[in-house]
Amino acid sequence: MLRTIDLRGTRPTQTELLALVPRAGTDVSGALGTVTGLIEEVREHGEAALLEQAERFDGIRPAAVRVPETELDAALAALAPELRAAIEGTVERVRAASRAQVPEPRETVLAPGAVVRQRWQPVGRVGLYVPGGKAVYPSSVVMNVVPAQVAGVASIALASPAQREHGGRIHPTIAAVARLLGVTEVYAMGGAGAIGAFAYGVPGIALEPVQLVTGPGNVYVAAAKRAVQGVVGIDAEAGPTDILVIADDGADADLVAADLVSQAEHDELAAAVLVTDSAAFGEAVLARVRARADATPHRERVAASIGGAQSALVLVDDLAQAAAFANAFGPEHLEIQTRDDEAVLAGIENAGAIFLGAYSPVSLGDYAAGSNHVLPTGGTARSSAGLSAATFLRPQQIVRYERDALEQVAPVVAALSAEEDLPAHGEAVRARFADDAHGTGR
Ligand code: HSO
Ligand code: ZN
Repeated sequence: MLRTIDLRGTRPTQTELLALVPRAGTDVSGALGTVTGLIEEVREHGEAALLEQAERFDGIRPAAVRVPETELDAALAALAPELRAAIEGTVERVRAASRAQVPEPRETVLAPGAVVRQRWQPVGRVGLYVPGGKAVYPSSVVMNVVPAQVAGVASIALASPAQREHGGRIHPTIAAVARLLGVTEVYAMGGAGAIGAFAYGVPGIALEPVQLVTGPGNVYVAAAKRAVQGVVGIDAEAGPTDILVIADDGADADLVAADLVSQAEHDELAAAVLVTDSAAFGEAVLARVRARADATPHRERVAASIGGAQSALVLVDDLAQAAAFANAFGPEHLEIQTRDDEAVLAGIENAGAIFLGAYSPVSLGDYAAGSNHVLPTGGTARSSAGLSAATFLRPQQIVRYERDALEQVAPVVAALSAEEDLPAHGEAVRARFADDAHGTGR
């Protein structure tokens, strides 16, 4: 059950607060040695290495790494109509909300004839990793593919491990959702080898290298993403999920408990944290968490999560202290269930996504709100953001100065190039005004 961290009557410094924040320690760097070897195998032996790794880690050898389009078509045809309708509903909402994430191009005129433009250029080709194992999430396919498409990414490849229970094919719902979204370049490959294949390409099966790898995965996938960074871009190293709820005694204890249990269900290492200024309300939530945790189908996983060091009931003096704690924690998901949620929101700096009021549970955001559910974990919300169309876009600056405008700033270039002992820099500007051969009309 949630342990209690009692901050009442204390005034912790930022450093003390950070030390108090509950966290599950996951050691990505410890897996780096292993994954480097696996990536090397793929670089040397291509498809043969991927097939061998599937046999070793997934217990089955797929017929081929490239999934034939007929298999994707068949998976979509076999998708239950109600599930298909639900997925289409998610796609529609995520697509609409993602459109708002594409910034408009901008133009700054610094002086007559001195223009700096900014355009948002999509990444050309991305590789999306979709885990197998205990976490098969077709919803995550939507959350990765849709913002990439909205951003204008021209080429999207998808990888997911071969599943033993499906005869070495990828999970059929993942195949179906890929096809539904128009993604037809799909590979049955998993783990670090798959990330290596995306980063370096596999010439034998015409898998071209990508420029950006996105998607969640276990600690080996996270380590592999770290290992290939520099060769390709990555979205984030996803860790176990977390939820932090700020609630006062005006909230419904049972609903708060339901939301804590809902994310604890993901993983033994998932963090469920309640921050409240009412000890009585905290007790009421604990009682409801207990009841719900006992009754839920994944009760063992939930018990491990809420009993882990990463989960806690945090008692605070007031909601300002609650916000300070949340900012130090940097939750992936923050729920605010207080009488005046907008006032609490005003004090929040760090969170992956924020859910306001009694009718905006995190599981709404997981599936149907229209917001993205790929969010920064492990406190990384203090410095980064969740997946969005912007993840797949790069701001590019475009410069055009006319002759007079350049002449105006020539002394600036001259002074700085002299100071930095880079005379050829200054010369490149001065040469343009040295004789009339470079003058107007040329
Ligand atoms: N809550 C998870 C996403 C998810 N939930 C997928 C259900 N399926 C991390 O944001
Ligand atoms: Zn979830």
